[in-house]
Amino acid sequence: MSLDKDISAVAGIIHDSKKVTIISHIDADGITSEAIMRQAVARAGIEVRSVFVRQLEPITMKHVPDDDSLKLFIDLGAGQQNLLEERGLSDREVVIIDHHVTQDVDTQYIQANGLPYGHEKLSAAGVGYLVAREIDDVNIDLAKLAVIGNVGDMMARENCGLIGPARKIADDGAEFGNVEIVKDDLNCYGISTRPLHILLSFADDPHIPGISNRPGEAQNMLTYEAGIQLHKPNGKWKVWEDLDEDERKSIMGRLALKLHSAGEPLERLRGEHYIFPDERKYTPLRNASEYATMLNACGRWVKPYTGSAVCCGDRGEEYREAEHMLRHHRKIIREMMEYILDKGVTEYSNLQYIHVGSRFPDTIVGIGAGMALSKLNRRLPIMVLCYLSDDPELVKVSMRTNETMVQAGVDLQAALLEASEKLGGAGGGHKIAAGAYIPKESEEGFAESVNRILRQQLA
Ligand SMILES: [Mn+2]
Repeated sequence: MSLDKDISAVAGIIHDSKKVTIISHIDADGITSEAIMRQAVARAGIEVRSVFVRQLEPITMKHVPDDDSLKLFIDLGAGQQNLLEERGLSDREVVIIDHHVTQDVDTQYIQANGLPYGHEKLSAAGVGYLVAREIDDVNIDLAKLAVIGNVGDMMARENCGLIGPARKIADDGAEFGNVEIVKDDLNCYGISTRPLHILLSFADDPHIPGISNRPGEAQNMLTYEAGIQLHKPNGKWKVWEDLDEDERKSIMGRLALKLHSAGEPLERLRGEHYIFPDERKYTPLRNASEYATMLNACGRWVKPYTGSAVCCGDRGEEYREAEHMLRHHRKIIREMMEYILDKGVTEYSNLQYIHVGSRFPDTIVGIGAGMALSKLNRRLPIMVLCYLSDDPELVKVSMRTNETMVQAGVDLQAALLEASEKLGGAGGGHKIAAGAYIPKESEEGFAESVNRILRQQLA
């Protein structure tokens, strides 16, 4: 078998069905996945409806309708095929499009997934787009959504840009004309909306000595050293996208010098951006990573359908709602970050941790942890524990670190998996960001046990 064959098998089944139910996940990858598939299926003249779930687990299986539609699981399903089996779904009623580790079950569900073929940097939206393109070439316009899904699922992070099939999808978008690939640009977040000094002060991959977390210093460097005018003639702040090639080079050269003098590596300074020329300038829709944040905000605050409507072109009421979600999301994350910084973390030899109790919704704790880490000791991965509003027996654990520590040997997924498994909990994620659920009675001592594992990783 090959990924191409799996993709055409899935596309064939969808094409031959009369009715499709899409079951997808509520993050940026899940929302773009759903928007890609819903449009592709509808364009093929097939009746379609969608369901979003936070996770596919026994309790959320009730949202999967008991009818004669084809169940299209996307961005989930591969690792939960036992639930589909338990539900009595046959291999003719199901297709799976995913990028998570697949589970071995008796029923041979048809699946398209890049992972078994070694494509680790291809998210569900990416595979979904390939299926959509196989259904009909007109779906090439949906490559843009796949780029957002891939970027939203951190597929561009490690290599400072998309690679392999995911990069080819970006090329499709460029060919169609709604994606512009900007190579060798500054690897940073917020190129379409953040004032320049704020953009630079938020830089944390790489962390730039003297500039990161120092908006005042960043402003001085831009104005007095690089000679950049920070405002536009209309008085508004310029953003990175407003700068011409020479201005960008001048700033990046100065940042490279700061890294170099501090003995830091330069390779993560440059990265690739994916801009959407069909979207309005100065909005979060203008580039892949900011667009993904907006969708994540919708998902985390339980408005995945709003995010999906935006993906399908709504720029009216749903878009205003999405903007509201994004503002709210940022505000709560900022509050959480301030709480962590005010309260202070407990430092161990190989991690720092804090318990935030029930103060913040568990859906944003991981993001808040990542933001706080950029202002704390960057050599110690951060762990945040919190309680769940819907399950008093469990504690959610979120961990974040940075690329430097991953290169030094830190693997948060492995650490959390090992530490939570022996407690009967469950953990997963990536080297750089991972989460786990553990029983409440085991929360004491958990940070110490993860600390020991991290120490071994670095030994
Ligand atoms: Mn995904």
